[in-house]
Amino acid sequence: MNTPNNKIAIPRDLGRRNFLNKTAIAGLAGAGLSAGLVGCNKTAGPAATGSPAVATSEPAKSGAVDYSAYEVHPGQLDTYYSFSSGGHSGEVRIYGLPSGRLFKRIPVFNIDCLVGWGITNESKKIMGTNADGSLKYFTGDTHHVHPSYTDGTYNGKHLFVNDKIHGRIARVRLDTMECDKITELPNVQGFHGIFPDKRDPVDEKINYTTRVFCGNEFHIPQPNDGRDLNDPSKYFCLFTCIDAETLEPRWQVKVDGNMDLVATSYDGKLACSNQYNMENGAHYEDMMSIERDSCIFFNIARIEAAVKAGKTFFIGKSKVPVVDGTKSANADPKTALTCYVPTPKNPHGVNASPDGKYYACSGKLSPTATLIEHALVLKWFDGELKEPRDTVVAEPEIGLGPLHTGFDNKGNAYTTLFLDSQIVKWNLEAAIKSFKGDKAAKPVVDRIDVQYQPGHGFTSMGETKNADGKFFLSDNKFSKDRFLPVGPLHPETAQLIDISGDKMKLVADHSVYSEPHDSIIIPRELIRTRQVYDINEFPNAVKDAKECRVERKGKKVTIYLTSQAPTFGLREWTVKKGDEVTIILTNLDKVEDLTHGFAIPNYNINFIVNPQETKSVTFKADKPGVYWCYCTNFCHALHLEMRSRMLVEA
Ligand code: K7E
Ligand code: CUA
Ligand code: CA
Repeated sequence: MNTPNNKIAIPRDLGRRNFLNKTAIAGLAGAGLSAGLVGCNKTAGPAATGSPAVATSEPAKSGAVDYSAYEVHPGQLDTYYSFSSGGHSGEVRIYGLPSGRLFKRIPVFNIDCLVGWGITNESKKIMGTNADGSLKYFTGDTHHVHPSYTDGTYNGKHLFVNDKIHGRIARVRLDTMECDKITELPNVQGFHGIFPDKRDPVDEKINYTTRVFCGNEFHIPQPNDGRDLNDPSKYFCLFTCIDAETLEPRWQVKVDGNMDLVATSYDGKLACSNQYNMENGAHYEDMMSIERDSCIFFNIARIEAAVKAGKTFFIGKSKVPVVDGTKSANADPKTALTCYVPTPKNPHGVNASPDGKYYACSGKLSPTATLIEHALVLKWFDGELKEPRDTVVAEPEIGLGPLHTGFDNKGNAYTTLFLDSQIVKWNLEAAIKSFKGDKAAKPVVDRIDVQYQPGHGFTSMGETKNADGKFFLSDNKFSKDRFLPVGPLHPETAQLIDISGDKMKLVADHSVYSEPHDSIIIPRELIRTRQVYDINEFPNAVKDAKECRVERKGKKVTIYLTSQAPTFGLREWTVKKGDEVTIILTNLDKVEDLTHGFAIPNYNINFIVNPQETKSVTFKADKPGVYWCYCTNFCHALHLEMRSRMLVEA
């Protein structure tokens, strides 16, 4: 931190924060939040123009924080993994914490030419192809990553991630940290929130994740085939339940409003989602016209009973059963599938507390967080509460633009305040007392500025029953003057905050490539990875260098190939112009970290094979000539010599 260069402290430009606050209030009045954000760039302080000689706008607070206590020295390992969504890059990323080191980018919905994702036959099959074998989509927008659970904590098996653009869910294996399945949700546009269940609502023995719940943000005419194009009163959204093993949709619920984030209960009985468009508006001013939207709760056991009883309908060509979860169809609590708890205003984010007792739903356009008690929602479903609103046990004023909440292990919540550019720490019990009228109870216990405009914030293990109260990471939407300028697209900041004491301490700024939304922080002990594949997992493996050969069936040619440093199993092979060529490559090396690559010039092919892994590519040999197929991944002193010739006869 304290290099001679960045010791020059210039006065902090608070213009941006002040400006955002003013426009935010205007935004609440309908003048527009987005206009405020565009405008704020014009008010950027001198540091934003980026003279590297003036390295910081934050006065060095030496003495306040011992930053060295959070360093990970050369040769040392991080204590936590952080799995992070990659936003509109379509990928998932793995960081180490507290260092902020980027370990790996896992391609999911995007093409990655280093690993060959979207290029090999195997990855194309997972991503989904058109009839001609081309990729159906090569864009994605990942917002939320959540791992599978056993007994209320992470079991290290899977990670689930959404694609908001094309309504897809993907699964990443946590042993290989690669995507193994992708499913497109039927009749869903804007698949936003995602959360695995933590146990079965009925079967006590199933104390692990078997379902994944998916919120649906954009309401559309159903089916979306050209009917009712401009009649928003006919649009609706679907809440989808996915089988965690097969990743197939099990059922869907028709709802009022637009769902954002999803949370699940620790007892498996409920899932919930915040909804910001109970107005069902198609234009943005319509979506802000009422004071309260809602947090919708789903009674999982009742929904599954209704599906079993056939109280379902189907939409378009989809075979997934749909039940009616609209307000009007669920007026009687004792049979209701859903409960709409009124919450102010255009809420964003809902998070379950680690003790399983509460859900915190942020107000976004209201400066409040709404705390809903789990046991009271169950009571409402039993017909013992009059109004859904009676489930609300606190609604503290916490600041402007509250979005997402993380929890520690001491009964405190940490909520990101987008407009205030702060993290606010508030105490759940104090908030409940204050809501009951106790004037002495002060819910807000601490605030800290972040740089700037946080979206998600999350605590170490805070989405499990084992919240450890050590770290909070703030994934901010703007970094402006915090890093060396790199052109118009700035990196984002992920700021690490120590929450172990009474006062929050900002301990590190990490730069992140746009745009992480959500992440989770897991102790390294919970992750067990594999470094070498099992060759038998690949049905098409070429298990011995002696099996390398060329097989021709008409115009279809298959090249069976192995790699073993520093050679491929064939020095050359010959095909004819117009052949459909499939190359199957098995890496016979068993040594950890001995990955080979395979690229063919002018054929747009580039991928890697990890130790004992098999991958394949299929292409048309449409260009006669000599092509040196070479190893792209540095593997050996003779890595550069590791190449074979493909001869394409005219
Ligand atoms: Cu708030 Cu998509 Cu989680 Cu982004 S959503 S920040
Ligand atoms: Cu094999 Cu480089
Ligand atoms: Ca609204």
